[in-house]
Amino acid sequence: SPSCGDGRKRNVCYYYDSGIANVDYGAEHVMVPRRVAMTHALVASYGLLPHMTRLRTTPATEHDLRAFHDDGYVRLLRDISPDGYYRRHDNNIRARARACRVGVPDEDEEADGGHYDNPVIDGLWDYCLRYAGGSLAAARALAAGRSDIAINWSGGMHHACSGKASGFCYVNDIVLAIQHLLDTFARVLYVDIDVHHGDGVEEHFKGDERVMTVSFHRYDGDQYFFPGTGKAGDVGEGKGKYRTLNVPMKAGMDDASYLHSLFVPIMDTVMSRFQPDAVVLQCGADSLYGDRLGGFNLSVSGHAACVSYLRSCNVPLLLLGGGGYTVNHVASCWCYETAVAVGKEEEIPDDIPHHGYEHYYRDQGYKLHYPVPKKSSIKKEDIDKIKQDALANLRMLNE
Ligand code: VJV
Ligand code: CA
Ligand code: ZN
Repeated sequence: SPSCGDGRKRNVCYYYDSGIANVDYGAEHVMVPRRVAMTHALVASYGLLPHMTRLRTTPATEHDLRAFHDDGYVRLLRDISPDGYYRRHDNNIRARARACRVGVPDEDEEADGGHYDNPVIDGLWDYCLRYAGGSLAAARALAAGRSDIAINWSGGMHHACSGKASGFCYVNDIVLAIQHLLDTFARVLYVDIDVHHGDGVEEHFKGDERVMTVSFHRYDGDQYFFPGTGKAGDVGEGKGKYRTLNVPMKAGMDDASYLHSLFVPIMDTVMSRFQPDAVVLQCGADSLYGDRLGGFNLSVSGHAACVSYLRSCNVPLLLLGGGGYTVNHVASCWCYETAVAVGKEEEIPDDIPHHGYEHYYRDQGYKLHYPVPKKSSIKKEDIDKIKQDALANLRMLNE
């Protein structure tokens, strides 16, 4: 198994676009893009920026998005605005938006307290171009060999489909980045530790032998947890059969069960059987303890151990954000993971420095590593069953 904390330096590239910080999904919406600005402020105040190359801010182009997304959907994202949609009641754009699940999709959701997963927000088009541009710039740095690890915390929007928005995601920057990596790297591994299933990425690559997708997520069976897909039996199809791996888990997963019983043994097998030339890790921080939506019990160091593990594999690594709805936890986690990327995790103090956002960290005692409950309620037999299912699927790979 690859050794962690090997002391070897990595060339780390980092993308941050301050134009994303003020994007607003709506007053009470759970998705808060400011968490990326908070992460950046923490990264800066811990003195991590001089250890990385800052990538030039380059929004994606309409042409870039068309590599995955349908023309009609791209045009909708470009043309829609709250002004036309909400205030001028443009019926044509409302019909197009409904078809693409942007804004008010149907009466069911009108009834859902008037809350929409994918609202028509101010600056929507600009926001999509900026976060997708970050993931593309990061992919370019890896493909050109300018970087060993490239980071875009504003990316990782794994639910977006070719023709529709889903689960707070409008453009699928992950699919775009993987497509770009495939021009240079023969085999790309996608790993998704967001608490939700990485459905949009899986769907696009499920028949593609060059890309293996692995998602760890909460799955409640007949009880619904978004997006409701990702059972162990979904293994891909055609030439991509067994190159889709799903690891469905119940709420309450802790570090020991997640990491030592599942993530490490499963990823050891994936790495030796698939032998990727590049790895993309979606680091959704909604799998942390205390997340507003997630229900898992991972600590910051447990979550970051997944980053540390993949770093130690010494394969070009793209780190992306994703979910994460308790913003102070998210920023603590992604800052610590930035430190892991540059190999400074043992040097940064636990006390949050004064940096302008420190008041957000009061609930966690102004410490980067906040406490989590010791033991999970999940039975050992249940964990073993999940592991055996995953390993059985992996035995079929390359058979
Ligand atoms: O469960 C759902 C879909 C509904 C319909 C829409 N209403 C708002 C919620 C129920 C069936 N959607 C999930 C989407 C989760 C997306 C996760 C994204 C990621 O982390 O994987 C990657 C970035 C869901 N769960 C919770 C909410 N939506 C939610 C949305 C809100 C909200 C509270 C909860 C939207 C607006 C407001 N509050 C004001
Ligand atoms: Ca996941
Ligand atoms: Zn999520």
